[in-house]
Amino acid sequence: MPVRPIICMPDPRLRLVSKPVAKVDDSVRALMDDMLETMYDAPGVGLAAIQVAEATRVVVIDTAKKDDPPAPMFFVNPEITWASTEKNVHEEGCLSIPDYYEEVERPAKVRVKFLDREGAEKEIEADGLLATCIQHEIDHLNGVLFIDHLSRLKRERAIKKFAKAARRATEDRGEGPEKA
Ligand code: GNR
Ligand code: NI
Repeated sequence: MPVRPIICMPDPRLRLVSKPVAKVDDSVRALMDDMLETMYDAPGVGLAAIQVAEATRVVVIDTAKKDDPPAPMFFVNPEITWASTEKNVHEEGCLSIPDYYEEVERPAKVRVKFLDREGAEKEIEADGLLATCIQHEIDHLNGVLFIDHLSRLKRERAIKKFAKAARRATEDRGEGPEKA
């Protein structure tokens, strides 16, 4: 089952704090492979395991440009060990918050410690889109969404928009309240 369904707002599982991976074994690698296929299919540049309803600290990212060869990256138990005081503003979107885009300010550069696909400890320094993306994905592992970084007014507008869409979907299935 390679491409898995992506869960969307207002699914409460997006607010879970994901559990650390104890050992990078074949089942973790199988999850990462499914996540990568799901991300390429969407398409997106990053995906956290909770977006496919697995509350474990696993992230896949590929920020390669369209005409360059694929460059998948795998992060298990990623942790930010340093963040620049210099900030960067980037327009963000999220596969779990469809068709909603806003500018978010985050540290421009970060260092990230993680386990790779083989379970070896690595540390990288990221800037540009990769820095933005890895911070967005680590937020997911902590139940944080990019709308949480927006002004309260913008965040509440986004939440309302998705609550309304979800209500309409249940009504369309005949599960909603009786209409007068
Ligand atoms: O595909 C994605 N694009 C993106 C653009 C700017 C900042 C972050 C991202 S991540 C997003 C995919 C996603 O929802 N990952 O969790
Ligand atoms: Ni996201």
